[in-house]
Amino acid sequence: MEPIIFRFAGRAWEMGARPIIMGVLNVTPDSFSDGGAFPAPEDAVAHGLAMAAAGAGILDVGGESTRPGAAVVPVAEEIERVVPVIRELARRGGIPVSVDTRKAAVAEAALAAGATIVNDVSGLRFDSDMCRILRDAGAGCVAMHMRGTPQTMQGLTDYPDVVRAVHAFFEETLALAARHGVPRESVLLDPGIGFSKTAEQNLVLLRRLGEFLDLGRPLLVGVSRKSFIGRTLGIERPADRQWGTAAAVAVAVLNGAHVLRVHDVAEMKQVAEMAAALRDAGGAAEAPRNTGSWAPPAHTHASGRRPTQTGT
Ligand code: HH2
Repeated sequence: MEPIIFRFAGRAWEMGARPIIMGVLNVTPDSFSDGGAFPAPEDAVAHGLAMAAAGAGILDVGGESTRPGAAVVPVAEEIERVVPVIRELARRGGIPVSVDTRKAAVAEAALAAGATIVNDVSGLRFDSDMCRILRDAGAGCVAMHMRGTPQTMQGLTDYPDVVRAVHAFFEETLALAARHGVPRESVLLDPGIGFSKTAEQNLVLLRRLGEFLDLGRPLLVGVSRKSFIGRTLGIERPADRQWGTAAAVAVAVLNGAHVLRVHDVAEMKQVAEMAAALRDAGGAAEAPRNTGSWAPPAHTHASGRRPTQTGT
């Protein structure tokens, strides 16, 4: 199969054979798993650097929790939370930094501080200025599926077929981006595990993830420690959901995920790379259609080899 290119900030990554790990870094008091874990910017930076050293390919910095019912954070406060951390990680981390925000003003400040990717859980729909900011900066983006807002989403789970609904949303997202001059090649798509979905719908999305590959865009999946795992296994504490996370990461990779957004970088990197090796065993003739030749991003992966980057 053709390799899929992800273009952002003058880079071109060929996505395919080797999964990329996006490390989660929430500088919030109330995130469902790591809320309040990094009270000072230095603590957050140290954790980001540790995730980079553990093999993350992208660091995702968020200043507003998106868990169900989370409080809305004013723009100025969100900027104050994320910018100092992003500035340091962009300077010292050696890997791209993304900002997890729905707000164009926060995205703009984060991009000015050195972020090169915007992770928008609203699929570019919450803020009508978002596409312009992305286009003007030449940034990459993650466009995630959800319905409503974190405050309303859990009541919006009525789908005739959740996979077809998310597929249609992705098509609309790519059209919206194109209308605003954001290149298709700069968009990663994410089905939004845990956002306006029941536990069962999350399982279905992971099992049928391959149905999104016809869109020709890399898929990002965020399952880490989420409540559908807790519900399936009967585990209350997010930090105790690592094994369930590992199973979900493995299935996501087998079914075509290119980027895995996780809290436990070193562990899930092993899981993802093993799943990719199992997926691709036997060569191209037997591999599913998402496996193309791949030149990894500029970070060291589990083998210790420092890969070269392609493109400009
Ligand atoms: N999940 C969360 C936040 N941002 N972004 C993308 N693209 N995909 C996801 O699945 C996703 C996301 C929720 O997880 P977390 O950041 O750990 O918690 P919180 O939103 O409470 O800060």
